[in-house]
Amino acid sequence: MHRAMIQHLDNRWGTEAVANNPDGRDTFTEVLEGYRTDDEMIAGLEAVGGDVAKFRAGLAKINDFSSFASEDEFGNFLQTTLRLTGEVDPNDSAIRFYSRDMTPGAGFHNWLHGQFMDSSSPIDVGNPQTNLSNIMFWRIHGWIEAKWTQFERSHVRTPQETYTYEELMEKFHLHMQLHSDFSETQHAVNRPSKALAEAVSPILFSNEPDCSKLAPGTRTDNCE
Ligand SMILES: [Cu+2]
Repeated sequence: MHRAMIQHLDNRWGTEAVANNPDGRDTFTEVLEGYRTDDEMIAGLEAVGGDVAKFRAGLAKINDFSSFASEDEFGNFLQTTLRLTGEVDPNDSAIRFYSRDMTPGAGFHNWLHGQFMDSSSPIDVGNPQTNLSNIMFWRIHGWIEAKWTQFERSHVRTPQETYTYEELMEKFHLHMQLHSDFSETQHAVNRPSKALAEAVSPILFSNEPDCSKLAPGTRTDNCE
Protein backbone atom coordinates (compact mmCIF):
# COMPACT_ATOMS: atom_id res chain seq x y z
CA MET A 1 0.00 0.00 0.00
CA HIS A 2 2.78 2.46 0.85
CA ARG A 3 4.44 1.97 -2.52
CA ALA A 4 1.19 2.93 -4.27
CA MET A 5 0.83 5.87 -1.89
CA ILE A 6 4.36 7.12 -2.57
CA GLN A 7 3.91 6.74 -6.34
CA HIS A 8 0.59 8.56 -6.32
CA LEU A 9 1.86 11.44 -4.19
CA ASP A 10 5.00 11.70 -6.29
CA ASN A 11 3.04 11.80 -9.56
CA ARG A 12 0.60 14.33 -8.26
CA TRP A 13 2.68 16.61 -6.01
CA GLY A 14 6.31 15.60 -6.54
CA THR A 15 7.33 19.00 -7.90
CA GLU A 16 5.86 20.94 -4.97
CA ALA A 17 8.49 23.03 -3.22
CA VAL A 18 9.30 22.11 0.39
CA ALA A 19 10.82 24.80 2.57
CA ASN A 20 10.96 23.14 5.99
CA ASN A 21 12.91 19.93 5.40
CA PRO A 22 15.77 19.74 7.94
CA ASP A 23 18.12 17.87 5.60
CA GLY A 24 17.84 20.14 2.61
CA ARG A 25 15.38 18.32 0.39
CA ASP A 26 13.52 21.01 -1.42
CA THR A 27 10.89 19.14 -3.43
CA PHE A 28 8.22 16.72 -2.27
CA THR A 29 9.75 14.03 -4.52
CA GLU A 30 12.93 14.21 -2.44
CA VAL A 31 10.94 14.11 0.80
CA LEU A 32 9.14 10.96 -0.41
CA GLU A 33 12.47 9.26 -1.11
CA GLY A 34 13.22 9.34 2.62
CA TYR A 35 16.28 7.48 3.85
CA ARG A 36 17.64 5.72 0.78
CA THR A 37 20.43 3.70 2.40
CA ASP A 38 21.28 1.90 5.62
CA ASP A 39 23.88 4.58 6.33
CA GLU A 40 21.28 7.35 6.06
CA MET A 41 19.06 5.45 8.49
CA ILE A 42 21.98 4.98 10.90
CA ALA A 43 22.71 8.72 10.79
CA GLY A 44 19.01 9.39 11.41
CA LEU A 45 18.93 7.04 14.41
CA GLU A 46 22.10 8.62 15.79
CA ALA A 47 20.50 12.05 15.53
CA VAL A 48 17.62 11.04 17.80
CA GLY A 49 19.68 8.85 20.17
CA GLY A 50 18.17 5.68 18.71
CA ASP A 51 19.44 2.11 19.08
CA VAL A 52 22.00 1.98 16.26
CA ALA A 53 23.51 -1.28 17.55
CA LYS A 54 20.16 -3.06 17.29
CA PHE A 55 19.65 -1.67 13.79
CA ARG A 56 23.08 -2.85 12.66
CA ALA A 57 22.48 -6.30 14.16
CA GLY A 58 19.23 -6.69 12.23
CA LEU A 59 20.76 -5.74 8.89
CA ALA A 60 22.62 -9.07 8.64
CA LYS A 61 19.35 -10.95 8.13
CA ILE A 62 17.44 -8.23 6.23
CA ASN A 63 20.23 -7.74 3.68
CA ASP A 64 20.58 -11.51 3.18
CA PHE A 65 17.80 -11.31 0.60
CA SER A 66 18.22 -14.84 -0.71
CA SER A 67 17.51 -16.23 2.77
CA PHE A 68 13.83 -15.32 2.34
CA ALA A 69 11.75 -17.99 0.62
CA SER A 70 9.26 -15.55 -0.88
CA GLU A 71 8.44 -11.86 -1.27
CA ASP A 72 5.67 -12.29 1.28
CA GLU A 73 8.10 -13.74 3.81
CA PHE A 74 10.48 -10.81 3.29
CA GLY A 75 7.70 -8.22 3.59
CA ASN A 76 6.26 -9.85 6.69
CA PHE A 77 9.69 -10.04 8.32
CA LEU A 78 10.34 -6.36 7.71
CA GLN A 79 6.87 -5.31 8.83
CA THR A 80 6.18 -7.07 12.10
CA THR A 81 7.39 -9.70 14.55
CA LEU A 82 3.94 -11.31 14.71
CA ARG A 83 3.62 -14.71 13.04
CA LEU A 84 0.45 -16.73 12.60
CA THR A 85 1.03 -20.11 14.22
CA GLY A 86 -1.68 -22.06 12.41
CA GLU A 87 -2.92 -23.36 15.76
CA VAL A 88 -6.70 -23.90 15.76
CA ASP A 89 -9.09 -23.68 18.69
CA PRO A 90 -11.44 -26.64 18.11
CA ASN A 91 -14.29 -24.68 19.71
CA ASP A 92 -13.81 -21.50 17.66
CA SER A 93 -11.83 -21.76 14.44
CA ALA A 94 -12.09 -17.98 13.91
CA ILE A 95 -9.59 -17.34 16.72
CA ARG A 96 -6.06 -16.64 15.45
CA PHE A 97 -2.93 -17.49 17.41
CA TYR A 98 0.33 -15.64 16.96
CA SER A 99 3.89 -16.20 18.03
CA ARG A 100 6.70 -13.67 17.76
CA ASP A 101 9.78 -13.87 15.58
CA MET A 102 12.71 -12.82 17.78
CA THR A 103 15.30 -12.92 14.96
CA PRO A 104 17.27 -9.63 14.94
CA GLY A 105 15.75 -7.42 12.24
CA ALA A 106 12.23 -8.86 12.48
CA GLY A 107 9.56 -6.16 12.65
CA PHE A 108 11.99 -3.30 11.95
CA HIS A 109 9.21 -1.28 10.30
CA ASN A 110 7.18 -1.16 13.51
CA TRP A 111 10.30 -0.78 15.61
CA LEU A 112 11.54 2.20 13.56
CA HIS A 113 8.23 4.00 14.07
CA GLY A 114 8.90 3.52 17.79
CA GLN A 115 12.50 4.74 17.53
CA PHE A 116 11.46 8.00 15.88
CA MET A 117 8.27 8.67 17.76
CA ASP A 118 7.93 11.87 19.71
CA SER A 119 4.82 12.06 21.84
CA SER A 120 5.15 15.84 22.10
CA SER A 121 4.64 16.20 18.33
CA PRO A 122 1.13 16.79 17.00
CA ILE A 123 2.17 14.69 13.97
CA ASP A 124 3.99 11.96 15.91
CA VAL A 125 5.25 9.10 13.67
CA GLY A 126 4.01 6.81 16.42
CA ASN A 127 0.44 7.97 15.75
CA PRO A 128 -1.06 6.40 12.62
CA GLN A 129 -3.83 9.01 12.53
CA THR A 130 -1.52 11.95 11.93
CA ASN A 131 1.89 10.63 10.95
CA LEU A 132 1.55 11.01 7.16
CA SER A 133 2.17 14.72 7.67
CA ASN A 134 5.56 14.03 9.25
CA ILE A 135 8.70 14.05 7.10
CA MET A 136 10.01 11.28 9.37
CA PHE A 137 7.22 8.99 8.17
CA TRP A 138 8.60 9.21 4.62
CA ARG A 139 12.15 8.71 5.83
CA ILE A 140 11.14 5.42 7.43
CA HIS A 141 9.09 4.33 4.45
CA GLY A 142 11.77 5.46 2.01
CA TRP A 143 14.13 3.05 3.71
CA ILE A 144 11.49 0.27 3.54
CA GLU A 145 11.09 1.01 -0.19
CA ALA A 146 14.86 0.92 -0.67
CA LYS A 147 15.05 -2.48 1.04
CA TRP A 148 12.15 -3.82 -1.00
CA THR A 149 13.72 -2.54 -4.23
CA GLN A 150 17.00 -4.29 -3.31
CA PHE A 151 15.05 -7.46 -2.56
CA GLU A 152 13.34 -7.24 -5.96
CA ARG A 153 16.75 -7.20 -7.63
CA SER A 154 17.73 -10.50 -6.04
CA HIS A 155 14.35 -12.28 -6.13
CA VAL A 156 12.55 -13.24 -9.32
CA ARG A 157 8.80 -13.15 -8.72
CA THR A 158 6.96 -16.40 -9.29
CA PRO A 159 3.89 -16.16 -11.56
CA GLN A 160 1.70 -16.21 -8.44
CA GLU A 161 3.73 -13.43 -6.83
CA THR A 162 3.51 -11.37 -10.01
CA TYR A 163 -0.25 -11.80 -10.09
CA THR A 164 -0.63 -10.87 -6.42
CA TYR A 165 1.73 -7.89 -6.73
CA GLU A 166 -0.02 -6.46 -9.79
CA GLU A 167 -3.47 -7.00 -8.33
CA LEU A 168 -2.57 -5.28 -5.05
CA MET A 169 -0.81 -2.38 -6.78
CA GLU A 170 -3.85 -1.77 -8.96
CA LYS A 171 -6.15 -1.95 -5.95
CA PHE A 172 -4.07 0.47 -3.89
CA HIS A 173 -3.56 2.87 -6.80
CA LEU A 174 -7.34 3.08 -7.16
CA HIS A 175 -7.61 3.53 -3.40
CA MET A 176 -5.20 6.49 -3.55
CA GLN A 177 -7.21 8.09 -6.34
CA LEU A 178 -10.27 8.03 -4.09
CA HIS A 179 -8.38 9.90 -1.37
CA SER A 180 -6.88 12.36 -3.82
CA ASP A 181 -8.23 15.06 -6.12
CA PHE A 182 -7.80 12.70 -9.05
CA SER A 183 -11.36 13.11 -10.32
CA GLU A 184 -10.89 16.88 -10.59
CA THR A 185 -7.57 16.72 -12.42
CA GLN A 186 -8.03 13.67 -14.64
CA HIS A 187 -10.79 12.87 -17.06
CA ALA A 188 -11.77 9.25 -17.13
CA VAL A 189 -11.99 8.00 -20.68
CA ASN A 190 -13.52 4.64 -19.92
CA ARG A 191 -16.60 5.64 -17.95
CA PRO A 192 -19.69 3.54 -18.70
CA SER A 193 -22.43 5.40 -20.57
CA LYS A 194 -25.23 7.01 -18.61
CA ALA A 195 -27.72 4.67 -20.31
CA LEU A 196 -25.77 1.61 -19.17
CA ALA A 197 -25.45 3.00 -15.64
CA GLU A 198 -29.20 3.57 -15.52
CA ALA A 199 -29.89 0.10 -16.86
CA VAL A 200 -27.76 -1.72 -14.31
CA SER A 201 -28.39 0.41 -11.22
CA PRO A 202 -31.68 -1.32 -10.26
CA ILE A 203 -29.81 -4.62 -10.31
CA LEU A 204 -26.63 -3.43 -8.63
CA PHE A 205 -28.36 -1.63 -5.81
CA SER A 206 -31.28 -3.96 -5.19
CA ASN A 207 -31.61 -6.40 -2.34
CA GLU A 208 -34.57 -8.03 -4.10
CA PRO A 209 -33.41 -10.00 -7.10
CA ASP A 210 -35.49 -9.95 -10.27
CA CYS A 211 -36.86 -13.53 -10.22
CA SER A 212 -37.13 -13.67 -14.02
CA LYS A 213 -33.38 -13.12 -14.37
CA LEU A 214 -32.14 -15.77 -11.97
CA ALA A 215 -30.56 -18.96 -13.32
CA PRO A 216 -33.03 -21.90 -13.40
CA GLY A 217 -33.21 -23.66 -10.07
CA THR A 218 -31.97 -20.67 -8.05
CA ARG A 219 -34.15 -19.89 -5.04
CA THR A 220 -34.26 -16.83 -2.85
CA ASP A 221 -36.82 -15.78 -0.26
CA ASN A 222 -38.80 -13.87 -2.92
CA CYS A 223 -38.27 -16.23 -5.87
CA GLU A 224 -39.06 -19.92 -6.27
CU1 LIG B 1 4.95 2.79 8.65
